[in-house]
Amino acid sequence: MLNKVLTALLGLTSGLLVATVFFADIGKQDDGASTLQSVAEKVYVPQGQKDEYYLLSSGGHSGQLFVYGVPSMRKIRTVPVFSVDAATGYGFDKHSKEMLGGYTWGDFHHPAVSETAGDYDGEFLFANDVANNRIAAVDLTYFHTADILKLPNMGGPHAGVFVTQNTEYIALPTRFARPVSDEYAALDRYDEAYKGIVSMVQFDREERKFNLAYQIVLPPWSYDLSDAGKKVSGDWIVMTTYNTEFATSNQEINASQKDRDYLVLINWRKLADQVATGDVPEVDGVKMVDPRDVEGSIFAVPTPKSPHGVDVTPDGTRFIAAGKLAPLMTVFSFQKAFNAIEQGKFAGEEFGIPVIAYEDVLEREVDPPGALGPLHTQFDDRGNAFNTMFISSEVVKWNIDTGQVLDRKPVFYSPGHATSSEGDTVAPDGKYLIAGNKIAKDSFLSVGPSHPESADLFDISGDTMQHLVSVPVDPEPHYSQMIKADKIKTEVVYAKDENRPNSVWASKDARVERKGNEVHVYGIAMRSKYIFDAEAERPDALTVKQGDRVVFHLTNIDLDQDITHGFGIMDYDLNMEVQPGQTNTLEFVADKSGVFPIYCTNFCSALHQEMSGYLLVEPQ
Ligand code: RUQ
Ligand code: CUA
Repeated sequence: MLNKVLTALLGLTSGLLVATVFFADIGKQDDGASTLQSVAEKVYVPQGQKDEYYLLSSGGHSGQLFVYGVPSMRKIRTVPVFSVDAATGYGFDKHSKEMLGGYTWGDFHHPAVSETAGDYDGEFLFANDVANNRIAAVDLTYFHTADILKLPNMGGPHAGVFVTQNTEYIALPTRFARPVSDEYAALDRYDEAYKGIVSMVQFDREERKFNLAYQIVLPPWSYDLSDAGKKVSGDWIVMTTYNTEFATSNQEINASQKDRDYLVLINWRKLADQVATGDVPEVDGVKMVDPRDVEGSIFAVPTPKSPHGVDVTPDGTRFIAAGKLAPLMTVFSFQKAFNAIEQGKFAGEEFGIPVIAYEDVLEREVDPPGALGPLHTQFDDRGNAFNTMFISSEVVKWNIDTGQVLDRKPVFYSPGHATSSEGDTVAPDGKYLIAGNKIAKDSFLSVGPSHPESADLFDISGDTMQHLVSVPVDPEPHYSQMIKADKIKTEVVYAKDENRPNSVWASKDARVERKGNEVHVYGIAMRSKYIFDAEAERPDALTVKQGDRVVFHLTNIDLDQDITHGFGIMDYDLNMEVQPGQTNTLEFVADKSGVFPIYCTNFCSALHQEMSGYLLVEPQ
């Protein structure tokens, strides 16, 4: 039966050049009801039990972070990061509105959990916004976005974010080259006026703040993906490039001319040392270092045609490029690169960057027959690599030391990234792998011409991969992080802090202060009422004059797990959330006169419907 269904599915899938290979494989898996039962048991997490891993998944052009549990693949939470979110009032309240910087959407591709000694420490998650050149930090204690930094001079930090092994730096290389300082330069001046930039960002965990430490100036290539070295390669970052052709239009053809593009190796420690000497120019207050001025800090390695991902092996000895337009994975050796650098053995120069010969860094090419469109590489704990194949819709497992292909399994369909459990660390644990698919086609109940994205979960603990389940997911699953659940320590409530600015903890202290045309409310939200002004005849009604600037500071004094209150103001297009123990601020100009009901938007008690008030705006 399973075979019949899969044959039908495969039959519907055009472009599956190696369907017969898959077919044979799946046949092997199908040994009847007992297999189905054991698969079902592996993903079933009974009520009262919790998942073993968090999957922290990028939300792509939704700009959000999605949290799933593995192995159940149940979606647990949306955490708003780069885009306005009506449900939580993110982008409406003062703090998040200021953090978003006026943008309403973002394009979040690559999350990275903060690391200590090359291991996920579970404190923060960093995210890139390819659309509006930002980096965000999500505090994993509260699952709230803590800071967002706008990066100047970038053309989409697609190739980030990857953290160095103690989170010293977060590297974000640019996708599009642009002139720096927001200058105008016609595309005819691409070669000299456009720059490829890498932002090197630091994050202060105490202050919960980013700092743009320095930027690296590079040729106007497109930087696609990057990874930070580990252990022996810990001082290095490695990045893929495409468009070394300098195409300024019709990239589809013009950026795919050459048989080789480059991998770029950068020694971030040398550059950081140079920046520390103070001997680097500043542009608009940003330190800009040209690695060609810093001996031994940059090298290029030719690599097959428009590579996409590059991933450093958990032991830090090798970096693996996924070909994209060349149907192979290329394994390079850091030690070989270091040897060539030490011996000064170069094949030439490109833009003043020493180029190391391909053969001098190459360890092997891995070219599974019929496997097309390799995009990204993941790892287990037994020396194996896993590659997503976008065009042939499969995951390929192979041994890093021998290059031997060990297993191939279909996915549904067209995977981009894969994510293995604890995959970016020095010690992946080899239990699960998730393929993040771009296309679901006919996998689920139809919802029209466009279908959801999807993810396939595999058990990778055995010799061959076992497909467990396909699930629809929110857009768009680029990269994700799969981290052991016990590494994340969340808070149940915001601690009561009497000294917190604008907080009010006792009903009698709720008050309204007027200064000119500013009205500040220091109020309380609790089950099941608002108190704006304890002294007023109607403590939950606020009267202001048209044109007043109104600032609601609300403290949720219900210090109980999950008792969150909302605060929606009708016809003012405003909503915010106040989590237990939190103080949140909503600021706006009351420019419309009239009577505007206020109500709690988060179902909080049996009297939730009664949790309401009025905003009365007297006409001018
Ligand atoms: S990329 S699908 Cu935006 Cu991460 Cu490879
Ligand atoms: Cu408070 Cu509903």
